[in-house]
This record gives sequence, structure tokens and C-alpha cells, in this order.
Amino acid sequence: MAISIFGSLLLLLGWISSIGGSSSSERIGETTVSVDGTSSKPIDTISSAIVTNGGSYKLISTHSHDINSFTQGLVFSSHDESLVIESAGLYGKSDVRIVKYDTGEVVKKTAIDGKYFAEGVHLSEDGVLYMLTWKERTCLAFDGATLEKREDLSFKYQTHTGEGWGITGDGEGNLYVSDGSNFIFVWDSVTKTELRRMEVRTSQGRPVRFLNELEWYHGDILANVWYSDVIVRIDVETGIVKHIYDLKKLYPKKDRNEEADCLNGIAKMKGSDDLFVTGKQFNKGFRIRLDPE
Ligand SMILES: [Ca+2]
Repeated sequence: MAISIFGSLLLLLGWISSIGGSSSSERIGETTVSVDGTSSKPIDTISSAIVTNGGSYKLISTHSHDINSFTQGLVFSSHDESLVIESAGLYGKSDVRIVKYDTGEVVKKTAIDGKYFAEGVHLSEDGVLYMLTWKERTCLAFDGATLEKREDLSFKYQTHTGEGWGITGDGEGNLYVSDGSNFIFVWDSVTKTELRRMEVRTSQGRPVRFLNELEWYHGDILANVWYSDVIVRIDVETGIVKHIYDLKKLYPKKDRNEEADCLNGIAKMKGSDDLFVTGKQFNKGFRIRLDPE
């Protein structure tokens, strides 16, 4: 997202207030929020089976990342497990690229027309890379191996906010799309039409807004929460957050390169449960292992 620092602060405050909902304070990640009770729902009206728990991670290795990439989408290639496909945002600077995750070397890049702001990417089972755009309501398609444009497969879409942020898929006919709100939209992967939408909440009923980059992970969805250092793990049937992984100490804000924006980008590695994560214009990427996996 291209947004001013002031706007970012307003939206961050909005997120903090949006996760409120009881008459006391609650810790999400390491953010303590005061809440007013206006949106509280008793746990038993949503689900008694899922309770939101914390989560942690183990750092496996640290890698280089291109500070010119305003990371929006991240997914591993299906052709070579050392390659990650990344989309970089901003108007006039957007591109989609194939990167050696261990060195950060960009091995292939396709520029995006300046009228589009690149957002999340999903690599389909048949090798097509789909890329959302921020406000253009257009999903662009590429060959996932060559990054050649597939204009014949591009399509228009609509969401709640009218924006596109993150996208992933379950490999069983469903795509999952975020739009910056607390909703995730389920699309038919063939017709690209909406099947249903789910509101994402903690088990105590607190809505989680600003859902950003997504990743399919063991039947759940992992999501960056915009401008925070947490990744939430979402049950795809109920929308309830099962775990909140706090990555605040992975790359503390005071230590980041000056170009760095926020944590964004989650890609599950091939042949491993480990994740590769990074951030917008971060000079580093990280291989991590979630706990619980
Ligand atoms: Ca992803």
C-alpha cells in the first residue's frame, strides 16, 4: 500500500481498536489494547472448539533481500525449491520476480504496467501465477515458470473494500483473498467467483482487520496483519484465529534498514514446514519454523 506515515498511524490505531471487544485489556502479540466492549461476542456464539492461543517460532537462517522490493506477495516456485516468486508493489515500480531465496539474487523479473500496484500472488496447481492489484480490481496472470504475461487468463474482481491485498489457495478448488478488512473471501478457482466470505476473529470474538499477505499452511491460512509484527493462523471453516505468532523480535524495528517498511510476505518452503518471511524493502529475509507447526 502506498500511504503516508500519518495515514499509517491512523490505520494502525484503527487496527488496535478493531481487535478490541471486551471490558478489559487483551494482549495480541505484545500489543496491549484497551477495549470498550462494543463488539464483544461470547465465545460460545462462535465456536467452543477453537481457542486462540499464542505461538512462537525458531529462526533457522537469515538471508539477503532486495531493498527495492516493496514485498506484497511471496510463494515458492513449483519448479525449483530454491526459488521463491515475489511481487513488488508501488505505482510505477511494481514487478513480479523469481528470486533465489538463500542469496536474494533476482534471476528473472517482469515489470508491471505503471497503472497497476502489484499485490499478493498465488501459484495455481497448473502453473499459472495470479497477482492481485491494489485498487485496480484486476487480477493479472503469468506463466509461473517464465513470468510471461498471460493476458488471456487475467480477470476483474470485486471485494468488500474494492481492494486486493493477499491471495492463496488450498489446491482443492478454492482461492482465499484478503482486501485489508477483517474478511477473507473464498473464490472458486475456476470461475473466480465468490463462494462465501468469512469474518476473521479471535476465539473471543475480536475482529482482526488489515489481513494482508496469505499462505496456505496445513489446512489453515497464515496471514500477515498489516503494520504489525504478528502472523495469525486462521481456521478456514470458521475464520477463527487459532494462533497468533509474534515475530516482533525477528527483526526489531530499531535494527531495520532505513528503507524498511513493515513485515510482509510468507512462503511455505517445499519439502519442509519451514517458512520464508520478509518485509517491504527489508534488506533481510528469514527462514523460520513455527511453534506449533
Ligand atoms: Ca504467500
